[in-house]
Amino acid sequence: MTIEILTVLPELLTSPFEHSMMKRAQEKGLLTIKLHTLRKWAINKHGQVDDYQYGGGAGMVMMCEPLANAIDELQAEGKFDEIIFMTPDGKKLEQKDANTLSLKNRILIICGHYKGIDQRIRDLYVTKEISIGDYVLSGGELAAAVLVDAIGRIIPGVLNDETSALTDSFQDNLLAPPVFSRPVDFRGLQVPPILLSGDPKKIEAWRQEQALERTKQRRPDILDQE
Ligand code: 6GU
Repeated sequence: MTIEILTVLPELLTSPFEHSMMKRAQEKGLLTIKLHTLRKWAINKHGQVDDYQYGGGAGMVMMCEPLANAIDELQAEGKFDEIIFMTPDGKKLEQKDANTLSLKNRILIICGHYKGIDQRIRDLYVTKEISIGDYVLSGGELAAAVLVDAIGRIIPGVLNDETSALTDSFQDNLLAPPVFSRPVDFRGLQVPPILLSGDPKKIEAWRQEQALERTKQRRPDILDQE
């Protein structure tokens, strides 16, 4: 899978994909990340990609031409399966969205800045608009990093048994159960004895019950989602 990102701040997006799972996904050849600087398609030699908004009001808007020319050029050899615009007024990202996107072949993510992008680019090109939560970030880059990580880690073949996504919170509408490692006694707090029992059936049942209990306590809203 190839994920391309169009941004005015590519520097903000280098480190997040150079470590851990994203590094492994790329090394395994399962994920390719391409950063494109929108300035390459600026309208003049000053690197301009934004302008004042019609109707007045504070804040600049990312202009049509740089975005359209960039997307057209990137699509010249082949269409993107999705063109995603990161925006706080988009659909709130959920695990199932990441699951679906992880099966695509090639996607483009557009990072907004300033007051956003000209509506006509959204109308003409964008196929999905995604937010990562009900708060405002200064730009779409960090949100894009979150989206790429959520997608990248579940691309078939990236995870192994040890890092399986099947036991993640949200994969089955349940939060993950508590986990413990050595030592058995830490400052008087004990590892639940059942985890030391060596009985896989009992352990699995305990984990299910804990996951359910934790979800009831913390996120009853996700329990009865489809
Ligand atoms: Cl995708 N962009 C920005 N700028 N802020 C956000 C967001 C995205 N998602 C939540 N807040």
